[in-house]
Amino acid sequence: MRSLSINDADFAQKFRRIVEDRRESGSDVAGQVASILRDVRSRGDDVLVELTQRFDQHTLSSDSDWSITPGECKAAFDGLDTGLRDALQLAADRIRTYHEAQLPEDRDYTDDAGVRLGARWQAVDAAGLYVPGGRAAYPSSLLMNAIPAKVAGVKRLAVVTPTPKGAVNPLVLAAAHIAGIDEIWRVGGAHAVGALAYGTGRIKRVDVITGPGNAFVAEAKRQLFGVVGIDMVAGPSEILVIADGNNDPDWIAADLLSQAEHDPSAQSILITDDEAFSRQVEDRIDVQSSMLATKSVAQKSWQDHGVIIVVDELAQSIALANELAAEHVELAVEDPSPLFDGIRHAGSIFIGRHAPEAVGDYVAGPNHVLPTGRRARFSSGLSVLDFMKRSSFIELDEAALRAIGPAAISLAEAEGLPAHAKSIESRLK
Ligand code: HSO
Ligand code: ZN
Repeated sequence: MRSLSINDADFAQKFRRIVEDRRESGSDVAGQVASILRDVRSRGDDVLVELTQRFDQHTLSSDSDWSITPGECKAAFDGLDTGLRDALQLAADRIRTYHEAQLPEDRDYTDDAGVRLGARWQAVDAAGLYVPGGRAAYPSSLLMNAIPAKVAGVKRLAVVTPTPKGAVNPLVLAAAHIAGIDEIWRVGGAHAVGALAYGTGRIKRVDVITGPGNAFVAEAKRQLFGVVGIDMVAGPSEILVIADGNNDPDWIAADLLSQAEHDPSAQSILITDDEAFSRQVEDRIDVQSSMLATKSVAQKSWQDHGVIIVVDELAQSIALANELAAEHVELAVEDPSPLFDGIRHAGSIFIGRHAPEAVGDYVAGPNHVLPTGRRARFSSGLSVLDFMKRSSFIELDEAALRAIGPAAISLAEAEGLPAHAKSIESRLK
């Protein structure tokens, strides 16, 4: 953990180092992923069989080795205790309602020249959703990816998920049941992403791929960008908590650990105007983290990437927050509105002492798939728009063409494109 004060002589330098802290995997996976993708493209299912055997020790032969049926998902859902079932259902309902409000409006109007213009939004035909196995197999992430696709109107939603040694995650299956997913393939890794992008004998290609994954999955998505739509290249989680000294240090310590426990490369940062408070939080982090089941991950993240910055006034945190452009920003202060007004770059903002980031991970409604690694400067959390695209349209009658066509003819001639000019001219004869 690094501790700094805005009054340190070398603060600017130290802060820059934090902002530039590269916590994402290097380029060594790029070559391996490129060759896996080439292989999937040329040999399809055979490669999936080989690599699933090698990485997951799972044999793909019969249909039930390859995929999970809606019946199995329903059984997993029915097998949950009612508390958990209700919790998943509440999360799904709130996520759906929030995302329904994101559906964009079409435009259709006729301008002064008599030209009808507009734009029409439509869902992609098919989306692929990557669901990790192992440590990061979160049912909440399945809901966060699948529900916006469904709300957008995507007809086909295909999930790929690794099942190491054949083991499935019942919570993920239950979430798939709630989200209404009927196509789940038991493959993971870069090859699964390749299968979704190119299609194989069994798995039909999709148009957009979303969902979190390890470094190989992220790299595969990066390399396939343009072949298919991808949501974003996601890095390790981040949280920035801006807190005054009137918080319970235990609450703030837990908030910082809530992201640290995701990944040893996650980053938790506290900015406060109260140095004594910052030391209390630090102590509480030591105590709490030692009791977590996720202790080793959380402690490593906090040790390697944790930061505490003490400022003179909370207003100074605005510029720092905008520089960090963190995935999550909590404003645990008496009057959050001036900070909220000032923050321009953040994936999601949590306002007030009773809005811990974890509530946004599960049940608040907005998407928890958010830009990391300072990408909040130019990108946004997952939304229904990631599963939609817009066609513009143009309609003219003869009078409208007469009004604006001659200018187009002039421009076509100036660009040396006579067929362009003729296609307009011939209609104006
Ligand atoms: N905080 C993570 C999402 C998540 N948290 C899933 C719990 N489950 C995204 O940064
Ligand atoms: Zn989380």
